[in-house]
Amino acid sequence: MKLSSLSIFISLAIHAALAAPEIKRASSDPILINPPGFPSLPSSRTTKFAPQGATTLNLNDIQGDILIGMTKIKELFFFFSIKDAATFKSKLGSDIHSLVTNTNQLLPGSSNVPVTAVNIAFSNTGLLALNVTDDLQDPDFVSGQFAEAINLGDAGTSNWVPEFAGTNIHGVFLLAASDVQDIDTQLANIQQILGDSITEIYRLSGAARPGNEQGHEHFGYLDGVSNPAVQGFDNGTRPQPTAIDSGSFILGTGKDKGRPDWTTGGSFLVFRQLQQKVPEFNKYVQDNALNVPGLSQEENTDLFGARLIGRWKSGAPIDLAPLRDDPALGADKQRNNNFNYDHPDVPGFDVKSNQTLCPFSAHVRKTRPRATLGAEDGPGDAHHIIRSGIPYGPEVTDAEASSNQSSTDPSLERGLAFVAYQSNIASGFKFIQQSWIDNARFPSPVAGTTGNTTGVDPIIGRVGGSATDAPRVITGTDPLDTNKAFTIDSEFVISRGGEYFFSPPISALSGRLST
Ligand code: N7H
Repeated sequence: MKLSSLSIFISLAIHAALAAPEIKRASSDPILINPPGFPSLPSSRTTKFAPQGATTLNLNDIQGDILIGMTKIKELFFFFSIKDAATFKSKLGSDIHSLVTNTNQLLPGSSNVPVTAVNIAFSNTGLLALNVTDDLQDPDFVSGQFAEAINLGDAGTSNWVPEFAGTNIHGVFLLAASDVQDIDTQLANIQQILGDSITEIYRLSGAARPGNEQGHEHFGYLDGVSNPAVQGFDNGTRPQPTAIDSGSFILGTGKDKGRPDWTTGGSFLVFRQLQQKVPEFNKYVQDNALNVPGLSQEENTDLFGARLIGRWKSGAPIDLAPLRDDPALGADKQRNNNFNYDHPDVPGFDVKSNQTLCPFSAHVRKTRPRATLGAEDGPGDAHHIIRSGIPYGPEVTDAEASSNQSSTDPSLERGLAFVAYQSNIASGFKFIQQSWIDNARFPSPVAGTTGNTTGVDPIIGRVGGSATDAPRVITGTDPLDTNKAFTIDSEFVISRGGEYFFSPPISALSGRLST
């Protein structure tokens, strides 16, 4: 059994390594990172003339953070409460409106890149504070994230940053620049404009990781490679997968209909502060190194980690590079997202049951199963988000990394300031978290047979939510025996809470929201 699995695995590995690499590096932008492998942003000029037949998005009205992905160098999230609605409204329309950065400004070729990009978004209680009671048609936005903690798999709100536990946060400024000083200057300017009409509730500073880790999250994996291409924005820039209807992300565009007119161009922003236990993750990966013949101990360790994520640290997908990391593939934006887990040209390959190349439990296959459920971008693959977050917190210290400690220093916190944009929270972030990540039976391991359960997402899944701290059991991770179960008895990612926001079109800042 093991021998035949090995030969299937190796023949699939050889098959997957056939296409020739082509590395291109685009020029960098002043306030955005552009690591090799990240999807290219369309140029400011060409996007004004969207390809024929595509939905034309008004990129001058859509706030800049929504479509550009995980590309900021430094970013501050400044959460506030509105104390004096009349003054706030008046300043929003007169001064803040003109500070807010649109999408075109951030795209390559822009002649109007700000020193510090400014975006603003409001919670439901924030809109109510402004006396905006229109139905935005998103019940989760109305409930707020606090009410959802257990539904999202969090252990209640005991681990939450206290400021998120409640509904006091009315809005958030997202400030991005290449330098923290520029962010501080712009924040001081905004605070001076708004005076006592707002009060600070909480702030979180994020930064792209240093040196060669730029673009990688704290566990070390390139993150942001697979954000979907969006019709009317960057369709046609990458070979696969096909661009997604802009209505999945931007209200009032594409297939998204029936919202209040003033919300056209807006998007729902899910914010989560997700702490990462990096030494603990590294130890677990080391302790569970695989035993694939022909690989060194280090390669078997890296392979285990890559099979938890579904990509190597370079960003190369294991579906295309199943044995060893392939940095050239990771850096090649024409190829690193051009896969869907199916291999119709491999005789006998069944995408619904074969997990020798990529486990069903791998984070990227759990969060976007692509062709695993059948036709890609059909009903089973309709739950798309644009991830726009950034790492926060310090690098792992030498003491933490030392072999006898392998645990996070309790005085330090690092993680991902997770940001996801979508036009409907229930079918975007919440669906992915509840129905896929935290669902041990998703995807079904071997269609129509009694294979072992896939398990919850090994990185961010939780069993049962509430107070349960049950160990997580996953399968599929050993390519030689995909039924073998691995038990994960600690959490690598801890939710510190967050909030749901609406990122309005810029025109609404001087229109509906300030009148
Ligand atoms: Fe994930 N990680 O390092 O483990 N994520 N994620 N994520 N994630 C992805 O594909 C990570 C989180 C998605 O289209 C990569 O760009 C970490 C939440 C989706 O193939 C890596 C945390 C949710 C994808 C990580 C975290 C998602 C994705 C590969 C928390 C949604 C795209 C790079 C600390 C509820 C899948 C890439 C696709 C990819 C990591 C959280 C969703 C490396 C550390 C909460 C949809």
